[in-house]
Amino acid sequence: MNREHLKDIVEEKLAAVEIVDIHTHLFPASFEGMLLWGIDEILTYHYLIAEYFRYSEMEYADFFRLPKSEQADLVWNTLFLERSPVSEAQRGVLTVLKRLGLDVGARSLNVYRDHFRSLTLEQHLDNVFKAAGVKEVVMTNDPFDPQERGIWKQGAAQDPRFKSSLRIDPLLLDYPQVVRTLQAEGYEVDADLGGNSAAEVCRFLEDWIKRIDALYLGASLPATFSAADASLSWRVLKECVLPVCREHGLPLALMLGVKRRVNSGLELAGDSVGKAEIGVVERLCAEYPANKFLVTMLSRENQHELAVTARKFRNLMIFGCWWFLNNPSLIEEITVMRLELLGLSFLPQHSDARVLEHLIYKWDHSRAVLGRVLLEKYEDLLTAGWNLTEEQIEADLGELLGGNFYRFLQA
Ligand code: FIX
Ligand code: ZN
Repeated sequence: MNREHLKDIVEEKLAAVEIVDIHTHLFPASFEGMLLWGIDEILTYHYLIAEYFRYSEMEYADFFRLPKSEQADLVWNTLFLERSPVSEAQRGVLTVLKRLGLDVGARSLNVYRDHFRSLTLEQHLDNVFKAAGVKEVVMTNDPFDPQERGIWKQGAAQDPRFKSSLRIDPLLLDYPQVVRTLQAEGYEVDADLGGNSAAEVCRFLEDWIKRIDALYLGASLPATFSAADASLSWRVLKECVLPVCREHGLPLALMLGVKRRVNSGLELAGDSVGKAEIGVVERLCAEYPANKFLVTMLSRENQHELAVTARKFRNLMIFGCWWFLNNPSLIEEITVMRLELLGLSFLPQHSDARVLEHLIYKWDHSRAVLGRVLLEKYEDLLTAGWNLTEEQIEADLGELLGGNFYRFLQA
């Protein structure tokens, strides 16, 4: 295969690969009111709200009191009409509009609104999955959210494209608070994790794993999350979460390095980043070799040590360029480094889509970076005299964008 041909093949295979998106905040249409979609949701994504307040003097609370369409008007005027939309989140809106066949040059929010109003959700879902090249997404399913609990208990219709993951942040971060919810659901737990509590927490987790058919358990944890033995968080982890994961062969996904609400007035847009402690990951992987860990870290400063740690532990699968790292320059830097340290044994990206149409821009932009980076690596192989085949390139991409995930689940 020559260099010209190689470029075409990488592009062709990347366009054709069907992606498994291992972390999103999306839901099927049957989850009444939980799936966000449409132009007003796209414009009020918390990434864009943070950017809106770079330019606006408005009181945060006044903004959040407005109906969503008025919030969207403000974001649109400020971030798209009054200046050029060069940030990654701004560019994402343009990619979505363009890929949905709308006239980006028209700059008419009302035309875009009319378009979304004319769609049926079911048809639109099919179109978005197709445009994004996504086969399956993993949801973030929160058993502590009353709305979601109700939906699962009623038994909403399933959509095979939507897989489940059990999100357990409050259990690890605020156990005394969740005790009341657990008690109200019939689990005999006390606030100190005494008596039969650990067994009851395990029962709670197992009931939910079964109810939602979870592919993994997950939590996003603060930069300060430490392995201090005596803490209640660590006890819940050791006595409940890890044994249940082990028992069911499920990975625990740890998303490390968030600083929640550094500016609480901004609500979801007020979360930030801190460098986390890689020692927590090393210790978990070393002390619990029969457990599997899917790990992503939010801080750029953690990326090198995280990739090195994955070289040391086969029960560690690193994934994604999360949130503030989901920018082309950083995805490129991180993906090159991971390829050089780990070969193809990682999951380069997840979308973290909160709004359905995010699937389109997040994957379009990441796919382009991945293509550039891989092409360079394949060119190096040609230079070294290695023979590349179309089949092998297709297989490599399949591993990176889905195969590695399922292989890790089965390991
Ligand atoms: O904790 C998480 O799953 C984060 O991804 C979100 O909470 C965050 O708000 C987000 O949307 C990042 O992309
Ligand atoms: Zn997320």
